[in-house]
Amino acid sequence: MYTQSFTTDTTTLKSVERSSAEDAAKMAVFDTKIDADGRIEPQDFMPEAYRKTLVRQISQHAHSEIVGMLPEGNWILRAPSLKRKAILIAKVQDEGGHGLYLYSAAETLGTSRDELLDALHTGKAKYSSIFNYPTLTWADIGVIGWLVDGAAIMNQIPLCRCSYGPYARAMVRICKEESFHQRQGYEALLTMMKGSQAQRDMVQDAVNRWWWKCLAMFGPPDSDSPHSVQGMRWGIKRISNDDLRQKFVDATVPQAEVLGVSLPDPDLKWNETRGHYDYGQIDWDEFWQTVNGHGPCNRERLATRVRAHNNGQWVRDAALAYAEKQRQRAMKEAA
Ligand code: FAQ
Repeated sequence: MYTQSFTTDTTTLKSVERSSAEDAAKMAVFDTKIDADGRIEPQDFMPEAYRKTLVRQISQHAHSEIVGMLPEGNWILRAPSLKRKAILIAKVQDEGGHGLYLYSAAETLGTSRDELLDALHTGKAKYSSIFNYPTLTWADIGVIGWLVDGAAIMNQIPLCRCSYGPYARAMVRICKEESFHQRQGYEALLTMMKGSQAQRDMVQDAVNRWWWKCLAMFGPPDSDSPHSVQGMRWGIKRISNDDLRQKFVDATVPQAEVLGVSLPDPDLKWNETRGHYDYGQIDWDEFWQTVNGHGPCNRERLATRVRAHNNGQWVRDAALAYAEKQRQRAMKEAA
């Protein structure tokens, strides 16, 4: 009995050794590809932690696009002209499309759409903090285009070079569309700034309410960002949260000057030595409150999303019933 047991142990030991040698070889191929700035594709070996990080980031990104339809969707029926309504409908539809490409990219990593949506609907998954604030006036819609889409593009352009192929490719198209979103917002605000004093005040009020929330959108400071170092090592993130935030501030200040609005930060000033704008303190407590479900609109956003999903159940049932009918028909014809 002891001998048998001994024999089995040796076999197990050998197979463990073989499989760990195989794993090390696969890992070396993965590392070499990452170091050479190559792309990892769905069928390639990848360490589990890399897969998990991507599912987390891509699904959070997809959820943000889908929940991000809600604050602007509220204004489709109240757009001030046919032209603005057509633009806004197109933009909101684009965001829905972005969510769908991103869910598909996440599915290539082996997580089903149902699992992803369930995590959103049960409050387990995160989505961007920025979509938990209310859109109080029409100027908010312009400011979302200018600043929220502007911040999103700043963060997303580097993702076109992400090491995971399907995510990087989805981002190319998304960035093209986001760029139109940013410009339409800025153009709507330019029009309002050429209007009445009441319109100019409305724009300034919206800028005051959204500015700090947009700076927080880039995520916690690098020193408090648990995922940054590994994300950058793997080529998922290319530029850090703080560096992207700085790029956004530097790009946005001149745009605000052209628009004729002030940015609500007394500490905002050009720093000749750094070659960048200095800016004030972001309220990180407020950010984490919002991320953790206690922002002004978290409950409402999630409830609206769950209701929309439940209302769409009959469409999913009908599509499945139709597919089943087609399958039965094909089988009958083949028989
Ligand atoms: N909100 O260690 P890090 C858009 C979380 S799309 C909520 O720095 P990471 C288009 C983070 O998930 C906007 N949570 O994490 C549009 C993590 O939590 P976890 C969305 C946030 O992943 C426009 C924890 O904090 N864009 O706007 C936020 O390395 C207009 C620690 O943070 C993307 O998702 C936040 N703002 O960096 C649609 C882009 N920031 O998972 C409609 C892709 C951080 O440990 C209308 N994502 N957290 O529980 C990324 O680039 C990254 O995931 C970051 C965070 C930069 C968001």
